[in-house]
Amino acid sequence: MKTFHNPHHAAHAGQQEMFRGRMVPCHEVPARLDFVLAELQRRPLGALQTPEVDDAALDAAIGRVHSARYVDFLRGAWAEWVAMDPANAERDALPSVWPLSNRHGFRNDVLPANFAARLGLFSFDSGSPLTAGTWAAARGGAACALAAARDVSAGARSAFALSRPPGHHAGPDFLGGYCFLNNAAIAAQALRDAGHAKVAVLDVDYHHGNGTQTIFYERADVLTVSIHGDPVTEYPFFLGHADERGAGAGEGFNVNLALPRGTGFDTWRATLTTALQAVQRFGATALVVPMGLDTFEGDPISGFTLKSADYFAVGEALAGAGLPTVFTFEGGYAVEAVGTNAVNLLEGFQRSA
Ligand code: OKP
Ligand code: ZN
Repeated sequence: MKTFHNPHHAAHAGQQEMFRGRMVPCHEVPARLDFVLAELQRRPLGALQTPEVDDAALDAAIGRVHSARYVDFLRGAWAEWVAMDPANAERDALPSVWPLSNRHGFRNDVLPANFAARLGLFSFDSGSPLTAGTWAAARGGAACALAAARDVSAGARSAFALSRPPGHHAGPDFLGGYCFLNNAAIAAQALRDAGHAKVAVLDVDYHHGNGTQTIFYERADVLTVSIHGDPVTEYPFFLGHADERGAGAGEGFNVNLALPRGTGFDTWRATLTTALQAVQRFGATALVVPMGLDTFEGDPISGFTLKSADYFAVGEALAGAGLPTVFTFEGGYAVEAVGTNAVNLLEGFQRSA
């Protein structure tokens, strides 16, 4: 399989995130992607290349899953942050005031002129620093997702969009969970637009893919399935429960498989079988796998106990679906192991595909 890697990823390098009342170093760091690239050089799976997509096509693909007002905000955010105070050039932008939802009586239909307020309007946590290079990096990641989807729709069995920041928490008009543009959703939509009638997204990151779920929640043409830590105890807390099954035309086309913190590979693998059965029943013609490696036993912010060797079996099981498959790179914060774990999964897939 080809890997499309994001040459702009390191432009996004947050300094700190808010954690339990203090600022701590970011978990989502540029070295994560460098470890995967290095491992792909040691154990090649196919061509390693940067994406070649023209600006207009990329903007269109992003606009298929994100709102215009959100994309406009993201594109201009850093300049506005610095315009608030020139000293901000040295600091990451983080929100500190949120409208919550209409349920609380707050409005989200009036765009505040104040940038700090607008940052809160478009964010759902204080752990996702926006930096000078965030837009360039996120856009470069979307280009990888689009290039991978095109490669697969042109007949490749699989392709890997190796990019950061990750994407699966980003929704139609919000950022959060280290995510800004939803690469997996962009790939899924691009596959639909290239003629795939039914696309399934099978999210194997430790955290529920709330952004992807929300983007496709009312649609019957994209099935979203996620295996993740139970949101009763795990981030993102406010979505990812089993009773969220889709709405309207999308009723029955969202599947959440939540597992308790501490779950090991036997149970996780059985749950993957359940997830793959849902993909099969749906009749998907293409698959997108938001690939988080934070299910690893050594992950510092997660709670499953998969071992490095288990990822070969995960890849093999995913190949068993027999579908053209796009992988996007999501979580995985045991930085030194993330390259091994990612390439184990992809090698397992490729070996049995
Ligand atoms: C992203 B992905 C908030 C910190 C909470 C966020 C975890 C995001 C995981 N201050 N941590 O799904 O791997
Ligand atoms: Zn995660």
